[in-house]
Amino acid sequence: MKSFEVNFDGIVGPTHNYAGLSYGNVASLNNASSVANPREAILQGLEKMKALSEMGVKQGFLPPHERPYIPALKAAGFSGTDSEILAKAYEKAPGILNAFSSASPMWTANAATVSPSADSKDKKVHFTPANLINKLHRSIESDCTGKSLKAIFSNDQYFRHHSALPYHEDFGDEGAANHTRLCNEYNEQGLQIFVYGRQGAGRGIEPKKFPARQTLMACEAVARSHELRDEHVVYLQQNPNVIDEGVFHNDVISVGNRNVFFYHEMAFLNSEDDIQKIKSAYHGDLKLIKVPLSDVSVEDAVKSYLFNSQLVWSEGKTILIAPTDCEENANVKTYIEKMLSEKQGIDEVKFFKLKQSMQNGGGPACLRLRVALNENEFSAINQKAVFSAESYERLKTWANKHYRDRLLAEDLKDPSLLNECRSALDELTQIMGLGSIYYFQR
Ligand code: SUG
Repeated sequence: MKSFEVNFDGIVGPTHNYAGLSYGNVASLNNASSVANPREAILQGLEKMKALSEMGVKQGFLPPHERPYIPALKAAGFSGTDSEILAKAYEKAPGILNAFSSASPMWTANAATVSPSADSKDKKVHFTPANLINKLHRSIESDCTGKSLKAIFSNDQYFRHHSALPYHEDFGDEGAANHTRLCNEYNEQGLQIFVYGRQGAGRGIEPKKFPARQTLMACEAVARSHELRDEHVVYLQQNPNVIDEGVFHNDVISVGNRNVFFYHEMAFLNSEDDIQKIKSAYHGDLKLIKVPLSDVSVEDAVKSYLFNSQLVWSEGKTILIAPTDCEENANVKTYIEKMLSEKQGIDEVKFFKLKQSMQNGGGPACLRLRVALNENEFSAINQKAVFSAESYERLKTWANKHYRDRLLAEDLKDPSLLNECRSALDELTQIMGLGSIYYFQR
């Protein structure tokens, strides 16, 4: 039976803005208070989806979450009508209003960890929404993520949905951003690589400056509930020094797909041993592409987001879907040209302009959740969440109708923005056939 990887991109939400919410994410901090353009942000995302889908890569999409999120503002003690709640939050605690209004669910690499049926003992596709407990603005995502995943992957003959891990820092889980799967074919047993920044429970080495968001305890819990086979899983610790240089997720320093693993020399704590673990556990023709520090510094990797590229398999070729920032960085551009000429395993590089998301630290790979499916599983998903030329046109018209082209954090208090967001999402749930997944629809 045929199998493929489907990339589910996050639709950028209408409150996309720059609020400097992510300590440890250099771009988010550097661009705090800049003027955002939500309409441009969603259109940039749609163009990437269209291009990938035209390349024959299967593409789906996940809806934005409801923001500003009134239930969370109520839980934080604000009361009254929705307009009063927004006004009071802005006056007394603008940071809380910013956090509960962020469009951060657009980075669906953090939505969940997904294991394909080829790897799970019960032969089902498993989903665990990420608890994202390290950041206030992201800690409210898992509930809505779980609802959308259940609405899209609703057939329990093929799909199993787990709850997010316990809400404690020992179980800090950031989803697929710290998870890569290598395989010969998508429907064959693969090797799942889980990468953590700290062990949890106060054990082991940790970064000194910035937080390590993902724990080993979380990785092990996900592997257990997904019924993975121990011999086909490896756990690697991220180099704490690179976290301190702004590598807040492992997908900022390595990316893999099928039999290709593209990684920076400094990515892992025990570099040589870690790569040896992958080599020993992987059965097949593995292509390891190690990027030397002498060619690309960690600073250039963080600035250009070279590793936050998507590695996709299209018509027999491995293609790197990179942000245009890589072309603009002289060292990275030179490295890419050399790497392509040496034919190490990546056949082509295509550049995409994603500046609106990039300014918040979200590159091409952050914007997508990968789900490897066979033909039967693919037919069982809600087809309205599958991207097509028709859905592109529909989503573009929808975005142009509802999205603003300028947004500052101070606009989040505007009750008309709340109404605009609700009308937009209400219409989107109909376009996507999701039912009532939002609080305001109850
Ligand atoms: O969690 N940025 C996101 C970016 C997520 C990138 N995801 C991956 N690497 N997979 C984050 O740090 C910034 C929001 C703000 O500052 O307004 C933010 O949440």
